[in-house]
Amino acid sequence: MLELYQFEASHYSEKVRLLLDYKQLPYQTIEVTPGLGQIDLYRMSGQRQVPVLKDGDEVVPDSSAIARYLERKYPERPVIPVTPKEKGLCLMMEAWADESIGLNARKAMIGAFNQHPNFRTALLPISTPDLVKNVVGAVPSDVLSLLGTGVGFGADAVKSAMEILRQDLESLCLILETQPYLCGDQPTLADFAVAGLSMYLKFPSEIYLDLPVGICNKGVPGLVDDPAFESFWLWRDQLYGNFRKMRGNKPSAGANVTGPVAIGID
Ligand SMILES: N[C@@H](CCC(=O)N[C@@H](CS)C(=O)NCC(=O)O)C(=O)O
Repeated sequence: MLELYQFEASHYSEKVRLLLDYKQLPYQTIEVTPGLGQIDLYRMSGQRQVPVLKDGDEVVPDSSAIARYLERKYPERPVIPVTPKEKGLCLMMEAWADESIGLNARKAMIGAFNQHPNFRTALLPISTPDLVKNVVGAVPSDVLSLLGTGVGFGADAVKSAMEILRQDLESLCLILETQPYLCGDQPTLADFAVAGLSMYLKFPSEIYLDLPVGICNKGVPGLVDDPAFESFWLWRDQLYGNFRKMRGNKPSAGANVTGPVAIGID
């Protein structure tokens, strides 16, 4: 069986999970422990980042390389168009999603964590004592290591990331006004890259992800609750509903599968 070395909370891993689900390929996820687990990952793949796909003897790091590998090895339910113009647009959009949405979403989310402590603490297991939740500084390092990054971002970096993301979301809404998917009538790699990499802007429901329930369906204020981007979140919810496999057969108790929820500001 295919094995996906991943962090559950990684948006590049989410891009690959969406692709695997769309292609209806059975796979097993192997959760890499940030730090120590990445040493083993390095031994296996020659680099320390997730996602890494293992298919028998084949080891493929990097979400874009994995997408191309899957398309070559498992051509059923294709995600890369064959006509030159569509293929070019699809690959260009994937690269843009990786760079613009992927990198800026990380900054925007960490900015929101810093501004809104209840977003940050939502990532902790429910059993965490209030005292620990309230210790200033105790949470961010946990969160950062969970996300596989030890880097904080300054206010200017967060502000500029938010501006870029607003432009990105506006562009996506404009494209999706006249067609169901980003490259036309069929879902492609561009759709799954955009949907997966926007995970930090609004975390999907826990019926899809094994993350602390408090974080699921929550998102970055200003992006998830702006009516201008509502059509994008609806589109993404529909893509998940149609193609992303649920974790169980039915939503877990208390699952909130209704529309986007912004972080409440205390
Ligand atoms: N270009 C890579 C980016 C992967 C990436 O940034 N992975 C992060 C998690 S979202 C990671 O493994 N970070 C840990 C580290 O850099 O040590 C891809 O598309 O797969």
